[in-house]
Amino acid sequence: MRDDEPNRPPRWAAALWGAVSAGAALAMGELTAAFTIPQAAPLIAVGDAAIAISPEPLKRWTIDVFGTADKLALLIGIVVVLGCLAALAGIANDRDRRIGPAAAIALAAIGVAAAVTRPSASAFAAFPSVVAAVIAAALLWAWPRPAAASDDPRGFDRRRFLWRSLTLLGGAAISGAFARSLGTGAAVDEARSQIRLPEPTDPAPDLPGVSDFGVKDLAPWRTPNDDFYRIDTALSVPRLDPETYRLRIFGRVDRELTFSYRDLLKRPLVERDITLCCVSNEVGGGLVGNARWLGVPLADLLEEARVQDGADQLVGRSSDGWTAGTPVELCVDGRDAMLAVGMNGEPLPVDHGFPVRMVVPGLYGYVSATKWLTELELTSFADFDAYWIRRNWALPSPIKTASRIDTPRGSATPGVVAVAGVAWAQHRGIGAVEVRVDDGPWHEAKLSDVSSTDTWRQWLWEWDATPGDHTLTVRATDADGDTQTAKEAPVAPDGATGWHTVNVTVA
Ligand SMILES: Nc1nc2c(c(=O)[nH]1)N[C@H]1C(S)=C(S)[C@@H](COP(=O)(O)O)O[C@H]1N2
Ligand SMILES: [Mo]
Repeated sequence: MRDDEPNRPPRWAAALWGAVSAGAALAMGELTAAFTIPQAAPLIAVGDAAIAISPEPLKRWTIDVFGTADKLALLIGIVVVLGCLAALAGIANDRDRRIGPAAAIALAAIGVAAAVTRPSASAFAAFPSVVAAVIAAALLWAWPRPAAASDDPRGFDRRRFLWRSLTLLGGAAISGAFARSLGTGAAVDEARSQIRLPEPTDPAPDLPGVSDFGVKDLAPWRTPNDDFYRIDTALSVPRLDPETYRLRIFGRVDRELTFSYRDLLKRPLVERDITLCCVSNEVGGGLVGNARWLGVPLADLLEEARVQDGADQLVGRSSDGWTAGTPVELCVDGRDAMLAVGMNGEPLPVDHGFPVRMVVPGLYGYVSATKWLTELELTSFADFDAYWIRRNWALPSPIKTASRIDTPRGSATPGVVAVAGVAWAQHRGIGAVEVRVDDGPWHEAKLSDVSSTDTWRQWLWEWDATPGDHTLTVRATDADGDTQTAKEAPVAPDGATGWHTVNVTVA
């Protein structure tokens, strides 16, 4: 066996060299991208493509298992798979030195394919992956020289080889991390921090009464930006420069319109409290939040563009090609559909769509709330299916009435216990919330005051808790008088149903 030959690099060294070559190549690809086209970074491009083509059940599984760390898990997964393939290529390359470079080209081809097929890509997007291919091919071609102690390629000095490999891997890790940090676009964060939003021409109505009970562990009526849930398909958050930002309104309109960020800020701005929620929110879940949005009324823009007859769908498209399709009718029926530029008194946070996103009261995010919005296209539902519709989620339908118990969860002490939570039925409004202990009678909860039907309401009920194990159940009734159904339905395709219950041990 060749491994038994004296001074011949062992198989593990060939495998390690394969992985080292791939790591160094990937790092150089990332670095090249950081200085040229950040979206074309091989890792991000492959990850984005993986998200775009992975079937819905796999996506759900990843989210179930990894939660909001799903994106990090994906990137780590890609690196591990690449490392294993590269190690195998390293072993094969030890037999035939043409195999290594060929494998490098094949793996880089995946990066090229992913990068050039991204919605916002140009052919130039292939460049970072090509750089990576050249570096990996050169390193593998050099084998087994890097393993040699001297210039005699047949000598193998284990210590020296390991030292060389680890130095290269360490260098790759540092440059890769540096490249990723450049990719986070400090310039856009800086530009965002300089923005001063104008005052609204139409401020949010003053709140009558008590909007927030201030109960411990109860979600505050207004969700702080840092606590606001985040859902999107973006592996690396798009960072749009407000200076060069353009929004185009086109398709089935009589007049195509284009706006800069400044143009939008100069228009009349409304400010409204609106609760946003995700269709993927499980009963009792946290993919819902309420914010004070500042934005340009959508109805005005659509009127200026003069929407043609039959154009019943407004498609919002983000800079990274994601789409949501909203019924035009719901953007012009008097509700506060807007292009938001502000969230809770500051420019939209980058994670929540800076510089401009859509918000439509009464619709789930996947059919209305496009972040990093760059295009509004007028079309019809017959002619176009948006991102999640193509993946079998339902066409736009009203948000289902929901209620959640925030406190207590788990345990309580005997005596008076504040049972409290939030309930929402955006654009219909919450009419009543009831709570039940075990199989007892329903008790009507006190509701916080709100100035519109578009936000959630807090509810509060004082329970005289007796020792033992109890189950609390909540249900809400919307302002139309329809009570939440007890029937359990999964989140797909149009939102979960069922009553939220919590088990509480009183001791
Ligand atoms: N560009 C873009 N916008 C998007 C999405 C997305 O994946 N990409 N996801 C939507 C979904 S499903 C929801 S629920 C909301 C969430 O908005 P938030 O992250 O600000 O809470 O954004 C919507 N807007
Ligand atoms: Mo969502």
